[in-house]
Amino acid sequence: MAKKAFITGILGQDGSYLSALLLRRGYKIYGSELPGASAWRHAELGIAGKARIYTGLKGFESLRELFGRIKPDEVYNLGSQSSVRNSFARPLEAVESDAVGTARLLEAIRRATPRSLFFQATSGLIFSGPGPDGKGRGGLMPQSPYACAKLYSHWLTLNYREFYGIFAVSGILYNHESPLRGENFVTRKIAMAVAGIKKGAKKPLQVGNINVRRDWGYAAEYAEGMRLALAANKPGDYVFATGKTHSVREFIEAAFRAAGMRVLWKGEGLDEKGVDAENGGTLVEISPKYFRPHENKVLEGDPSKTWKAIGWRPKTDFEALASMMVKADSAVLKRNRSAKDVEICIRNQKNAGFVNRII
Ligand code: G4F
Repeated sequence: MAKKAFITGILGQDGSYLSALLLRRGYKIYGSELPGASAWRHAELGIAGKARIYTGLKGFESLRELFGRIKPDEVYNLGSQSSVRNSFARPLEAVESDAVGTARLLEAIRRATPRSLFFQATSGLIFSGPGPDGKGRGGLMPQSPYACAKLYSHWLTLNYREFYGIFAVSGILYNHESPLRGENFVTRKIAMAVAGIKKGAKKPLQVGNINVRRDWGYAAEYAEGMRLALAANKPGDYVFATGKTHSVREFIEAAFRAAGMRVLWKGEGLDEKGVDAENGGTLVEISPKYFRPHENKVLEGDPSKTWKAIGWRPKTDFEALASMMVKADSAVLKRNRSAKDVEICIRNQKNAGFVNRII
């Protein structure tokens, strides 16, 4: 009998990679999404129409009824209001999606299918960042509505494991990127802009704080980590990260390098600019619009225990990741003839992804 997996946020970056790899392993895939979500990522991965997707699942009862009916072997909670910036603007949405949503899922499992294995996508943002000595991940100290909600879900997952005996795993995921990343995250925003500029777009890339450091890995490998976590003999908590940090500034430099260009930095603070080393044209501007009310300046995970426990470690390095993303966005642009308005080109391309089976 084929194993069955239920994935929340199935059309997102992680949900798409996970669906693809579980389908390759013969799983039947079910999932949930927000009404109207585009299936472009499934189309990119060649799996459009292969998962049964439910939209508008309202409340605990419909979830319990659904789990009772399909009896998933594995449940992956990847659906989330995943933008930290949006969580500052809409904190209640973060609570509903990233905290209450997890409670609903765990309770539906407990009542309907207590033998289902559960994976919770937690975030490295539940930690404060390095201690005063500049090392380590610091204590638990969420610093955004998003991170507060994720910390609740992390603890609830541990509680269901310890007190109800559910096979529940909390995967503490640091930043993981790919050509399927949403456009509002900084790496994808940079990759798209660089691809556009290389093709002739004149509008400079506008970003916020470029000195923050993040631990960036390749998302497809993190999806494999989720699978391995549920394939282990016993449940646990695992950090998924590379153990190395780079600044947003370094990502910008790497992305332009991948396009055969070199950035020079001039000026300071909001007046700082990235200019083309060859012709002095402005490539990057700093805009206060993209600064946040609060910022974790450095986020670095330590995946060494995860390697020992479940045999997972990342393979793709920082330079390769930036290069892969720029190349993918350049390829999207190549498929379009006009370089006139590259951002619209990219968007149209994605929206062309046809709608999956929605019931
Ligand atoms: O790409 P980001 O928006 O990701 P962020 O906030 O680190 O969160 C991501 O990683 C977390 C795990 O560590 C996840 F839990 C979360 O769901 C998400 O996947 O921003 C990265 C950094 C930030 O410090 C931000 O302030 O880049 C900085 N930044 C600078 N300019 C920008 C921009 N971020 C965005 N999105 N857009 C900018 O223009």
